[in-house]
Amino acid sequence: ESTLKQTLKQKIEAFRPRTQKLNKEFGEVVIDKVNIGQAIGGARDVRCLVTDISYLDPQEGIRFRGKTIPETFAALPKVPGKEQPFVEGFFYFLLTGEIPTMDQTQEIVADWKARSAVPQYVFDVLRAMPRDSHPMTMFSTAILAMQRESKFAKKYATGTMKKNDMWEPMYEDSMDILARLPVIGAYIYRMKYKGDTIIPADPKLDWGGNFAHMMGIPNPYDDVARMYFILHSDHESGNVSAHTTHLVASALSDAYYSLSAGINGLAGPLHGLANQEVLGWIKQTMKKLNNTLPSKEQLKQFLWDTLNSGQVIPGYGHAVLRKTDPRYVAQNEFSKKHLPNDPLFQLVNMIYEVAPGVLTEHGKTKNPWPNVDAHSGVIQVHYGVVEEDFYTVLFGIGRALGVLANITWDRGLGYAIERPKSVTTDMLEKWAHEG
Ligand code: AMX
Repeated sequence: ESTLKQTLKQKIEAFRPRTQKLNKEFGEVVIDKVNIGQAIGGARDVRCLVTDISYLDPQEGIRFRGKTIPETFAALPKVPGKEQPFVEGFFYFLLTGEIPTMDQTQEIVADWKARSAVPQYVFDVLRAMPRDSHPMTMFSTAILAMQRESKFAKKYATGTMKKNDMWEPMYEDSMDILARLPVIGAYIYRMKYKGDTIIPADPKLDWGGNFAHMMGIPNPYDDVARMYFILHSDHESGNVSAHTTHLVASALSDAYYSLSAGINGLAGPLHGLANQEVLGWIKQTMKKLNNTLPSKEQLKQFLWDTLNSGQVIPGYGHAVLRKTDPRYVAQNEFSKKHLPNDPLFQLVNMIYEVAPGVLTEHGKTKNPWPNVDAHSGVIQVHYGVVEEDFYTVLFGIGRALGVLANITWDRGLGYAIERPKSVTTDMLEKWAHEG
């Protein structure tokens, strides 16, 4: 058994009594109240989910296992000769809370390679779809089609799986899926956009490096891929993709069913699709000006035009965050170093100077600052991934790391099937009158 699996087993067993004690002895302790606004308004801020993998502070942004983004990147073993860490080591960290050694990281590199063969029928399913299907539809379909491989579902069907053992096949399925996602993503990309010229994996490369290779994009796109997947991995558990994956898994649906569902949520324009929309908006703006950079005044006008036509400014605002997203900052720092003269990058910086003021004046959003999506597309364009429909697939490959770590722990700690209670509008009106 791998060091990762052994460590995870120890961690889960050591953790389980904490959850059980809280549930049995302190189950009645109140941690939040719910008001009518929250019941109608998407359960915003209601504290009713538990995860130890990441925590989102409204001011500071995300911490993975207690570490900020810069701390995380600094602590993890780096790919030799590269700026960015191994995504494999990052997954070890997400699952266990421990920074792996280089040897422990290399074990996962080898493990994912050994699991990376995608069954031919998955490619056949993708090939049977119309070529102009959205890449997110293809991505989600491929994951769902692969459900036939689920070790969890097979074990469950034997009728012998104990609740405390369920994390193990969930972990195995998660590892199998993660090993294959870059292959599936790159296949969709090359099939759809590059004349169906598929590039096979290079057994010498790590997970992120191999993705760049199979995409057919030269380095340093490998480091872009590693950074991108880590930045998009996890954002605690209330966002649509994480929550959906967790919800579906709570019915003891396996990791394939659960992740496919979460990916469908990520495909929404208010969630992951925003990064595609940001680029569309930027390109539209540049086009109106015959591909020259706008003045600040012009940019202000474009932002107001967007708002006045009833649209949101994509890439700005957040349900929880109230400051500039550190995932935006990380990408901005990378860009300052690697693509300082890129005109789209310069435009992104100009938007950052103007949009918060416009959004504040507009007065609706609780957060006028940029989120992760305001930046990611521009880096992709710089390295030649100009097909913006594809961007949410990149997000999805990264997001899989977080949500699969979460559902493995869900089974380890025996979390219950999710079932919040509904009320009717009549009831709300009655309570509203009663005050
Ligand atoms: N542009 C214009 N209006 C905005 C806005 C923006 N960027 N962000 C929020 N608002 C509006 C909302 O639409 C809402 O208006 P309404 O009262 O007429 O419905 C009002 O401001 C209050 O919203 P909020 O409480 O600040 O945000 P929220 O929690 O309801 O929604 C989010 C959060 C992200 C959906 C929203 O900010 C948004 O639509 N942003 C643009 C899309 C985007 O960037 N999504 C990506 C988020 C990160 C991710 O998941 N990848």
